[in-house]
Amino acid sequence: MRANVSSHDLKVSDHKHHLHPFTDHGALEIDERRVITRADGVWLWDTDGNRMLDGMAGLWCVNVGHGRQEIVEAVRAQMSELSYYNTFFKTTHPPVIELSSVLADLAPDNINMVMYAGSGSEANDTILRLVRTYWALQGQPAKKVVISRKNAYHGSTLAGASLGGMGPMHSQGGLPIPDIHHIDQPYWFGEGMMTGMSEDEFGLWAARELDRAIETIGEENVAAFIAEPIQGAGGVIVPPSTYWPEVKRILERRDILFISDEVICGFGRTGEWFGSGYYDLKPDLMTIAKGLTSGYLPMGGVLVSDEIAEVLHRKGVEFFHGYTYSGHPACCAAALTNLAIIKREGLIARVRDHIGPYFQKRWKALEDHPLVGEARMIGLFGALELVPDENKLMKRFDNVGNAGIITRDHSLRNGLVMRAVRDSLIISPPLSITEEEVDHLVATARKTLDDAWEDIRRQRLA
Ligand code: PXG
Repeated sequence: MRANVSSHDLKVSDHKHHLHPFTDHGALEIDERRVITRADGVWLWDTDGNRMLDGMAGLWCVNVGHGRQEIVEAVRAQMSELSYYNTFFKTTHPPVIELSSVLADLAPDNINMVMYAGSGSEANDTILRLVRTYWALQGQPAKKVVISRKNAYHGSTLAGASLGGMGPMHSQGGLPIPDIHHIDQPYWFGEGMMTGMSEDEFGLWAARELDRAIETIGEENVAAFIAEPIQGAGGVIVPPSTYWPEVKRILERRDILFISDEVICGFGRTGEWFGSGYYDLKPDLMTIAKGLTSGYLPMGGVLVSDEIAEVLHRKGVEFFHGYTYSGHPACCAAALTNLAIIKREGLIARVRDHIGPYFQKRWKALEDHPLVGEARMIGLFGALELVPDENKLMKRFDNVGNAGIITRDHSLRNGLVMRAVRDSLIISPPLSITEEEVDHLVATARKTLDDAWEDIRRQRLA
């Protein structure tokens, strides 16, 4: 790394040569970017001398917190022993063997196999090909359609973005690819409240959209339903309590596969190992990434049910699929150590029984702020829905997204990283966050809401 380069010069160089993901470069001022140099626990430092609380655990991934030297050491040791070898052509290696067995233990009873990828997007690409291949091998090649939901996020590759239900992503690059069908999402605050249905009725209605879609498309043409147990990037959308039980009933009756995308919900975020465990769902396939390595190295994967694995294990069957870095030894070492930390420190039970409820109570209290229409949190991820009028719960801001960005920017100025989704603010901190850090986070969020509320009224947005 270059030493003695000023913060401004770093930003100029970044501006000249670095195309950022999901960024309006025309609107990104040179000095507006933050150059992060160091992180420890829940804290980040930048080149301008600011210390910030990482309320997003990086990008929903640093579950064990930053700066764990134990993971660094495990990766270093693995890299000096065997820094790379592939898992193609009848070869394997100890870290991938060990990790697969650890993941099989963590997964539900009917899931005992893992196929690796480099990211959540790649894992969902794998899944799309896998489910269609599975049905073709079962003599039902017409079963190709995957049902997903609007405002779902399943990645950025062709299959990932197509499975996802983000309109702006579909508008670029000719997406979605064929045979992906999106049904409505169970978003009570954003869409349900206005229908006249009660929350429970809306949950049932949204669940039955799945049944209606299967009916319209024809069960003989449907391969699978893919869903995040709680939509993350869509805005931490916690479905009404009637939703998942009804979806479960529908899936039991229908001969289609269920894919639980656990990229955000997995590895403790909900206070269970997996979001599907939180809702007692029975997936056939699970997408994993992010919290698998806590982001220390990139890794994704697909957890595969025995039923699907058996079909793939038949003699004469080859799934023509895999990546150079599938099961990379250094990433396996990072994952193994990360999972060992989660177990040793009891982070899952900590989220479920202690720090989760502690945070949820304080987060919920933010609902008394005039800018907040709803404060929700499950496990350790939550959202604040911003509204322009404290007396009219169904009123929304005219220019969707403005209030969210204004508030997010105040949050950054106050030293707290939150993420804006439309006019909501998202929080998803490391699972290792302490009580004092939660108190600091909530106090900073409250100050941020005060600052933003003043700003929003000054700009006459409310
Ligand atoms: N599935 C889910 C549920 C995700 O949240 C992916 C798949 C894709 O994973 P990769 O590793 O390919 O990024 C994700 C990723 C955001 C944001 O701004 C969210 C994600 C990625 C980048 C940004 O909220 N989620």
